[in-house]
Amino acid sequence: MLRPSVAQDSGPALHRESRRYMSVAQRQTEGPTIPVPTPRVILVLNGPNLNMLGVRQPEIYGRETLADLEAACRAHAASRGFEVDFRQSNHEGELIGWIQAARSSAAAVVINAAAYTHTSVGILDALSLLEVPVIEVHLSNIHRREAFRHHSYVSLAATGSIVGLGGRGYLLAIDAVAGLLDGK
Ligand code: DHK
Repeated sequence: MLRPSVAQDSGPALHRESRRYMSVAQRQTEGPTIPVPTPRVILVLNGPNLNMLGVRQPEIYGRETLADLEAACRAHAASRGFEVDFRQSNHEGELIGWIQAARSSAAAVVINAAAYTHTSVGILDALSLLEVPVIEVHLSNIHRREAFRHHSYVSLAATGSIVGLGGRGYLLAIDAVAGLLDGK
């Protein structure tokens, strides 16, 4: 539940979201409050073939495995006061289901939709349902690659995008989430 003063705020949607997920300490400075469930979970979604990281074209995608990325995300998110729900699927519908569920379970979504980035209106539509920050990540710089990778449906629903920085991009996405939600 939101404090009425927050719900009636007419500021930009992004700012309303950052207040919705503000820390307990921040809320307490505003006086007595109704307890607000504050999900501190960042859903990190990975699309098709990212389960093959480490062996898949390492000159493009690097030598880190998906498990390495997950461990790095967990540690980095913990240092920012967040938990990570880290998932990968080769199936569009499964990714869409997870995005829909994030409406009630996640404070933000970080997504590397991999090949579905360039093809999936379904993933775009699901992301468009979200009212929380969405950060798009790609390990490679999709704009320096084949023309068919230059267009991203995910970008149309993303708060921001990070490309070309390898696994570090995921950690920067977590920093972006912390900045958007906690003002850090
Ligand atoms: C990963 C993929 O699997 C590709 O299909 C995308 C993206 C790029 C990445 O760089 O992380 O085109």
